[in-house]
Amino acid sequence: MAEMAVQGSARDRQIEHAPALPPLVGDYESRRRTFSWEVARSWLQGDEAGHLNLAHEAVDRHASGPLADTVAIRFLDRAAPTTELTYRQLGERSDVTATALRLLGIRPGDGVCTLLPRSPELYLTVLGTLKAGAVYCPLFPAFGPEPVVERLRLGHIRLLVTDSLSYTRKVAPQRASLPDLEHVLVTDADQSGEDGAPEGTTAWADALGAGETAYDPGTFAVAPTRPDDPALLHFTSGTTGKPKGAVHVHEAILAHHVTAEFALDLRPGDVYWCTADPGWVTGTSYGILGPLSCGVTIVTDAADFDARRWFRILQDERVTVFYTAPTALRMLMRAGVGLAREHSFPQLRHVVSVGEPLNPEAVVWGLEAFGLPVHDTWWQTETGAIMVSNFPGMPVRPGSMGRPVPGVDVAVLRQGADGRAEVVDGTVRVLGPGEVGELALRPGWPSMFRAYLDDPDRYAKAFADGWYLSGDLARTDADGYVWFIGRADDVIKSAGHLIGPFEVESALMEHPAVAEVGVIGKPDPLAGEIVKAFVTLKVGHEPSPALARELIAFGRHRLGSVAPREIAFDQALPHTRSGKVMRRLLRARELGLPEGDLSTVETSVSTSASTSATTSAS
Ligand code: 6R9
Repeated sequence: MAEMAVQGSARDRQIEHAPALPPLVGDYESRRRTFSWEVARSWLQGDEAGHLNLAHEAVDRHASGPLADTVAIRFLDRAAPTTELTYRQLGERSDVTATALRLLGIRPGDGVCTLLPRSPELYLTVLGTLKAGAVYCPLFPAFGPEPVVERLRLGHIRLLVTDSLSYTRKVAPQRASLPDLEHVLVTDADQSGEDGAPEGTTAWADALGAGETAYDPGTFAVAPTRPDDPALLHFTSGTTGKPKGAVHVHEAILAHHVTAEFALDLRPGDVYWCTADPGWVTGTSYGILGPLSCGVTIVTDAADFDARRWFRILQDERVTVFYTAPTALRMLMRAGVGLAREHSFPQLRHVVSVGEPLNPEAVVWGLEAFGLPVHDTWWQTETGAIMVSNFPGMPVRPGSMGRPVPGVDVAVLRQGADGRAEVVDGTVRVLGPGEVGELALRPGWPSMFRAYLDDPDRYAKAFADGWYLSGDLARTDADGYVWFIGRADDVIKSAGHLIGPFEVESALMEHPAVAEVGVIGKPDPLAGEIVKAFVTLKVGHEPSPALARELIAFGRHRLGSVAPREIAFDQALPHTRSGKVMRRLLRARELGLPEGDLSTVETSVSTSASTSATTSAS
């Protein structure tokens, strides 16, 4: 725990230097007093029989009526002209997509994945899948073949929408190991069959064409889903074992909507840009569902990060609310405040951050670059929606994540020896202001995850004494602001993306020279953390910069963007007595921190014998 304590006090020091910032607009206190989820439910439309469909709630309410001809999504793409869909068009096109999926045999409860860049096909698949009553599961397009195939398999996915290249490179070689995967639609072929879609796939255009022919707006019906039926499956990473499939239900839309309104201040007339990829939870909850439910115009860009392009989008699209991540803000900062000042953003009301610790410098930089303080939000894949936020309407405390969302109870629980909340006779201890412990939430909001797919034990372990345990360490202050300290486990956050060390270690273990691997997050000024792997070689293999480079390439080929960026050879990795590599100790050594309690280290290997052959990817 020593490393966490040191990180925490480093943050505190920064915070003392940060100036006070002016309040935003609104009234948190009265919202918190008057809000209840029961009352908020009146926003939901549903039907008399109690059915509720997430996509219907998000889109169809605006597809007729005053916002019907408002642009719902504008698709920017460096390589193609901008296209857009109004709410009316989005409502109808997602009906057609649902019809196409039904024609292919997709039934309520079936899993549907996308492996796509930010394109109209992605957004239509999300909404069409939900309207068909099937379960939507996003895949991050920068994943390599292993994470893709693993998630398709674990999710029992029946239909995948992707492009020919991703299919041929990442899925086709292992298609035989995916018996549930019946259909693959490819978006870049205009016809199936010869010279069209790759073998084993169908052209999206053909499937949608069939949907179009069969679609009758007079008789089309959205699937009669129940509020508690599964709607979304989001894979997230834990410290051990396989990725965890967090299951969210249709009524989650109520939390997406309420938090998009409270924390992001979204309303009709807003032009909103969320830079998170829909492959991650932020990109669906707040890149698609929450904002659509608020009737805003979403701007989405298929291109990768480019500071000048981003400032230009903020300016030219007249973005009013910008939701992004600290890594992106640091990359904008690096381009210099001068570049920001070449542009003007008179429409911009809020710059909001999520996913990793927001350094007070970035908050202050926001003031210089945008004339606005960046305000932070905290939540997780499991919570489905923002849980803690610096709300418009209360003073931003730079360095703090803010205060609980109305309707959400937050507590800090006393830690045990393993850093997680201590449970004694089934009870936990709630700590007072200033004390560091595990951040916990009292379940009861609609976007709470309802299961880890096929893993009830892991789900049960996420709760104690009626609290959901977040795995994060935090403290509160006397006014109830929540301050992030660090993670209580070994999960890595790189550029805002959660990476499970076990998944990375398992992939590297497949290299013939590798005997054992321990993977940690190494602090990085831009990405927050990068993945660093400590590798023990098999007899007959010698550490060398060439082998390190080979391992980095090997990792990247299999894992894609979650691969290690740095390799160090270590013939004596520290182990617990039960034989697990002690990542915490590797990390403490890497950071030059006290090694803490070594009582569980296996004595024969407790002294480091790391060779200095560290190689970084460029
Ligand atoms: C939405 C999302 C969740 C983990 C979370 C924490 C970290 C998120 C943060 C933050 C510091 C913030 N995290 N927001 N850390 N300050 N404002 O990111 O979901 O990918 O599941 O990650 O991200 O460690 O536990 P997910």
